[in-house]
Amino acid sequence: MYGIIATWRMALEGITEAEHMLKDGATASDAIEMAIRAVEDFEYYKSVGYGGLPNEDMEVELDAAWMDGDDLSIGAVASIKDFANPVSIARLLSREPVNNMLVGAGAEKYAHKMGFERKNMLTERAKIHYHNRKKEVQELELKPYSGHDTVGMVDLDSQGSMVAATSTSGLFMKRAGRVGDSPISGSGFYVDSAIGGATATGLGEDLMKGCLSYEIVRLMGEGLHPQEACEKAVQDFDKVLKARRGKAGDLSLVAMNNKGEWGCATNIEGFSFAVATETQEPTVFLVKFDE
Ligand code: SD4
Repeated sequence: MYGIIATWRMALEGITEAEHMLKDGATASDAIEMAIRAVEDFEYYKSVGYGGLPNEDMEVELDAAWMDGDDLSIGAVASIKDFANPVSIARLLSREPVNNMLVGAGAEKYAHKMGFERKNMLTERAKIHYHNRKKEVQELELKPYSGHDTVGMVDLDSQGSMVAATSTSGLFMKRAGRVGDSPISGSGFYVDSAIGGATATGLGEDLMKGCLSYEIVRLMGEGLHPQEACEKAVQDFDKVLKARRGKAGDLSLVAMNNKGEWGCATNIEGFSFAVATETQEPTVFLVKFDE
């Protein structure tokens, strides 16, 4: 069995191509890296890679992560500027014996040394969004950072290896240096080839409080189907946040186990995800929130 699952509709083209690669015997690593890079490189996806929305200083700061479910190695970059494919930097960092998570200037220095492509990631289109949002925030009293779409993926190859990876520009109008859940193991992603993997999108500050990706993998390890594990983790934690803090931020997660079974859960309206497996042609699903 092989398969790949990803947050949001924007991942469809990438996972379609990844499914072909997996069918032809590619590794989970090569397929997922290609699929995430496809999202990073596409200028019109506003929350990932090139064209990603800037922080409050109008700078595009990117977070990305990589986890290998076989040896549990992790690599991550946070608040990195001016590099085209943060996911590939995270992949390489996962192969280092130590220093696996680098932030800001240190991450940029490493990427430069290792020969990664430098690129100005701020597009004219993103600048227009920034100015429009600033106006909207003032006129409509919106939260500056409502609206965000991190790409997170989990895949399984025909050898039984699994990988999880994420990439994001984080919350629109975030404070400079702010890091969300996406590069944080257990929160934005987690995978163990002996069980399965999960990845998250939503309000990083709240996703981190529940370590929800790890929680879903833990529940799958206890025998829950990915769908049950996602629903239990998201619904239970949504209730905890509402009970303790009066409200819960956006929490949306997808998961796949090492048999290629998959699931998802959300506490928002309009979450979409894309999945392709040996038995499921590449499809986008729109998920409703059942309270
Ligand atoms: C973050 N979780 O930086 C990310 C944002 C996100 O869909 O998922 N957007 O908090």
